[in-house]
Amino acid sequence: MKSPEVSEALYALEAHRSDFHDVTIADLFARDPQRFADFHVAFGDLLFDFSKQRLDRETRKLLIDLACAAKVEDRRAAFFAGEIVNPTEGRPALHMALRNMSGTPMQADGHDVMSDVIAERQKMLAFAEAVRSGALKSASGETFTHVVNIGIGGSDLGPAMAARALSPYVAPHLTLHFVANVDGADLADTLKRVDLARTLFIVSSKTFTTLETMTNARAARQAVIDKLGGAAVAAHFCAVSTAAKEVAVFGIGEDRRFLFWDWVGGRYSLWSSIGLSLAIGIGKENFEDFLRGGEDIDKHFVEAPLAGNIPVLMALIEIWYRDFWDYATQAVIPYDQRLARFPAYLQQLEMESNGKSVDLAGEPIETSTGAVIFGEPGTNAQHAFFQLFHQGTEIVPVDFLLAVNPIASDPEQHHLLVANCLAQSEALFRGRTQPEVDAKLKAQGLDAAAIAALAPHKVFSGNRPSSTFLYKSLTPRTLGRLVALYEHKVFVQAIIWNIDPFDQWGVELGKELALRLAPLVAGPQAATQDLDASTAGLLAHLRSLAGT
Ligand code: G6Q
Repeated sequence: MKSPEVSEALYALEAHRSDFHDVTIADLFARDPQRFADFHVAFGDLLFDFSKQRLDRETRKLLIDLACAAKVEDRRAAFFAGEIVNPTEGRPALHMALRNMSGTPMQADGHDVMSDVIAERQKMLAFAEAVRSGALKSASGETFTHVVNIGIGGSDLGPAMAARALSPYVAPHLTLHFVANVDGADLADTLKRVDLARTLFIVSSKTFTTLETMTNARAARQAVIDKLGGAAVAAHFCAVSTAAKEVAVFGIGEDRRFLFWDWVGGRYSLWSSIGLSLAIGIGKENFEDFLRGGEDIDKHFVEAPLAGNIPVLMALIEIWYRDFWDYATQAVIPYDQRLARFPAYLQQLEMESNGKSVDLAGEPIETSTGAVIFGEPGTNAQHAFFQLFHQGTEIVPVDFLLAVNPIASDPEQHHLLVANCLAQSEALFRGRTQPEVDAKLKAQGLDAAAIAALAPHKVFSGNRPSSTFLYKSLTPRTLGRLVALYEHKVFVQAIIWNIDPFDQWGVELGKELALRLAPLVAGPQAATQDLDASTAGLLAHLRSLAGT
């Protein structure tokens, strides 16, 4: 149920939308020379430009009114105070404590968590440094050269994304690998690339019960036993979890067990010991810098006025499109090859958090909620799906991400990357009009009939919105800032939609169903009469083809 204040703010926005019938983003720029100055926020060396969005000052005001009506500031205060913001699981969500570098008290449900957080972080970072420096040896007394994180979802996407993003910071003698899929090919292909005698496995699982992770962990353990003997397991395994007992049962000693807490959601856990593989790769100081980046944004989110608050603006812009323009998707296009996994990371963050259709009271939501998030690095994406962005019937708002200075890559090539990124956001809003196309074709010597036939295909309607995030370079601190910006964006959207962004019952359903079907797939005689006709038919066909 929406409050009367929220309903009123939504009505005001609905009425305002009609102001845009005949106004394009290009018109907004033409009318207002101050538009860039007024529609960007600078935060340190990071700039958020939203001047190419389809909105004006009145839109911004009405969207901020909506945020106020939804009590974003009160809900944000409750979130940072460790109140239960995840009611369906009865938990706070306090990942900000993991990057609270000052150590000032933070309460989870009335209890200060900081001494536990700092102690566990120190234990994890000391272990990471020992692996990285070579002080910690393998069973045969050699240094580790390969680290394999075994985990899925929130226990995989964060460290995998960040390890790729920060690869220039990864010690050259170390290679980080990530195994997630229960498809045995994932582990098998990884095992081919490592030297088992010099490989450390990290079993990362909040619950330590997830089918995929436990299956891969057992298979990896067996591979170590087969090659190096049972006695080698202790030296080659460590674990990250909230489930200390289950880790012990797996056979991992206390000194190699790194814990976190149920108030850390899986998709928010990169800041915890789940970042162990990353910390081994980039080292303690860089990992702490990554945490500082998150902390920077926590402060900004708490302190900046709503109209200059980057995550709040990000959230409101997406709500504007989602609920008033019916744009169902949001693309994230990093012009930064090392952010190749960032869109996948955000897919989980946003779609798992805000892919909900009932509100906190369990009532159906009357507006649309989470958008479909997707993306690939530019310029590759330009040569793939950008055609639809420019001329398709679906309008896809885009977030562009771009570094000013490249790290460990050719500066001349970087100019080309920058030019492409800026050209795309310009082309998307500006488009190309019929007279412009006619003139171009005429200059190429085409006659009137040929121009008439070809021109419609070469016209670009433009008016397609985007934001650009510009940052100095992709350092650990910058990455921390980017991740935390999107986290808080998702939280603000959830407040306005009045949903629980910290649960994931859809994921739990998948886990449950797979467990039910697994014995039916494995056992040829298992009864299938309780299944729907399609699933039973597929199983029968699988069985008949299994031997062929
Ligand atoms: C994340 C989700 C989900 C979870 C995985 C792995 O927020 O809860 O993606 O991270 O299902 O769960 P475990 O870490 O418990 O293995």
